[in-house]
Amino acid sequence: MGFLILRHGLIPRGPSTAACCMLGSGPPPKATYLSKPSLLWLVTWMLCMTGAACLPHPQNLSGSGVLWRQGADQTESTAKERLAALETRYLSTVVTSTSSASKCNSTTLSWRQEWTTLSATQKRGFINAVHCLARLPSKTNATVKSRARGVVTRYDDFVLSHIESTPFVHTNGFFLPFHRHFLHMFESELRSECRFTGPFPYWDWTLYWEDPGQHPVFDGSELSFGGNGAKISTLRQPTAIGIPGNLTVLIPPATGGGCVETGPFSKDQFSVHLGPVGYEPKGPDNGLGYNPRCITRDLSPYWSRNTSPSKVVSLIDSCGDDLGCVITRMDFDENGAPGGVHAAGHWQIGLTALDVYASPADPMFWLHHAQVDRVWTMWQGQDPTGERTRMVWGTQTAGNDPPSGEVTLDTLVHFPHLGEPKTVRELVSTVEGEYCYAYKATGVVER
Ligand SMILES: [Cu+2]
Repeated sequence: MGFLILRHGLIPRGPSTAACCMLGSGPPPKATYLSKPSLLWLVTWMLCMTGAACLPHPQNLSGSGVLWRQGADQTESTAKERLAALETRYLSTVVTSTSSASKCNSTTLSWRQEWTTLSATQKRGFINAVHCLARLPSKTNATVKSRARGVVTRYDDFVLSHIESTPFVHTNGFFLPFHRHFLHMFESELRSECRFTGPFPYWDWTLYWEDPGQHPVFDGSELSFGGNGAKISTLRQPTAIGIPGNLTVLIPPATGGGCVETGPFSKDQFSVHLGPVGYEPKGPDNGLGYNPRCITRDLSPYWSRNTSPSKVVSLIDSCGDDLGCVITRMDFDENGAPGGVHAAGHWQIGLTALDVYASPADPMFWLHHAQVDRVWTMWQGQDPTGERTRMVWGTQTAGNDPPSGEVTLDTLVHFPHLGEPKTVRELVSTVEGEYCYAYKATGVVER
């Protein structure tokens, strides 16, 4: 197995990696190896054998690394073509569905765009608006704040809402609609309180699936979301994160590990107040206390492999009309192991973003979840009849633990401290009701 899973606190499964990785990892592999997974795994395997360093072994690396590499290249370039076709079909469905007499039509539709296609002014506008929200005072009421003293700013209100919602909105029937509206509320706040006027950005993880650090959103410039965390060279333990379904996944150390030190969200410019909640050591008051600190990141070319073009194509194509499959594949790979595209998006950013509860504390959360929403929308858009848009699946607790009722179109979704509950029906289409947006294709550059 490529990673370690503890179920209900039992012994990790997985043979040699278990013993090895539990000892901790040495310095992450040199960047020169990162775009060459076969070499990376060979080198880390050798280091692992000597006890110097260990990363999980890729599940599909067998026999010759070179052959695997060539096969992977071919698979991914074919998948990119298929992805483009899926995107085209989705866009034609959106255009058709908005050309009717509804208030959402081709002139009112707002387009969300991949980060790299934004102009410098648009990038600056979004970054400044996020900073603005992180300067505005919280609107959470005083009683709540007396038990959640980490809530100081308007930005923190969103982090708190996510923390309190987490047990009900992951790996279940609320996962996609909750996060769609959560982003919509965040976007609305940026526009109404912080004079944000540009397109809402998404981060297409498939673009740099071999090495997420190559994506310009992480280049550390003033027009990025900040760089990787500072490289920690001393031995580090894997981070044991709790995920829905009573599972613990050990996320091995990767290429950074320290504070974000470059760009607009560096330790001098942006501060996290709440958490950690989803891993140890928790922040004060179970992560609700005031715990000011930097954003930490640990970009991981291991997990980014799980967000390659072929993973997205496989999710959309192989799930067919099965929404349950789509939701499951968001968090579990094709073999049922933790690390679907949603999970792997968080895990390839690391460490602040690993916290299932408090992950919105890293502003990359918004760009990542816009891409998750985009994948859902693209899946919906493969069906011009609109039936996929009316589908619901799953129960009301994360991983159905504890067991709960089925979600229907009339079930209410709650957004603690942020706004009124909504029915699932109000949240399933991006071009109806409160919503009127679509995702512009990756690679369409705005001038
Ligand atoms: Cu979430």
